[in-house]
Amino acid sequence: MSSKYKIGNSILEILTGDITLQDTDVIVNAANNALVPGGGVDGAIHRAAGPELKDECETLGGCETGEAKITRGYNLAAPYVIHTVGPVYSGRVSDPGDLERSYLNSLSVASSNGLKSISFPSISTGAFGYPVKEAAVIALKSITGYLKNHPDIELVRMVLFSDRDYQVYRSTMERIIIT
Ligand code: AR6
Repeated sequence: MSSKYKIGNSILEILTGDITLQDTDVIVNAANNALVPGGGVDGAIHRAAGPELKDECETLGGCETGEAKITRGYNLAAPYVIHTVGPVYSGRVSDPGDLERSYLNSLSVASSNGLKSISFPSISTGAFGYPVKEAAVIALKSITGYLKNHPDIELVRMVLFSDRDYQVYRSTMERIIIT
């Protein structure tokens, strides 16, 4: 399943799929502060990229929540991986801002490396427990806001792992467009 939206001169695509198979210039990893391979999308990316990705991550000195760091993609179709750490959902007022910074800093790292297409997973909504409906609003508002001001990014793919998550993101996007 897939839906496409034009944001300024850029395309935002919402789809179901496996992020490790995406052929965008960069894919985003929902990582942990230590940048050591974990489960979920992080484990899948490390398995698909091969052991050199772990070796490069070890040189980065970890990553603060909301920050983003870039590595090569090794055996992935995507030549680069941006590792970001979303918030562990706590119900605190800081959660939405931390999640927004994960998206915006990832996009900013892509721009500063001259990358034009980027795939995101649904950051923080697995092991980190962020409710998908709330996270979808933050993800999509962050991405659309960024694209309006940064036409250098030509394509953003929001890659959802389940039909249910796809439906949440798609209906959230329809609401954002009309408001
Ligand atoms: N492609 C796209 N999405 C995926 C894939 C995939 N191959 N695999 C899982 N997802 P999570 P988080 C979805 O837990 O909540 C790790 O251990 C998944 O269904 O991967 O940010 C890290 O090391 C969910 O919708 O990330 C951290 O410790 C979404 O990706 C911690 O988990 C995010 O789920 C990060 O937790």
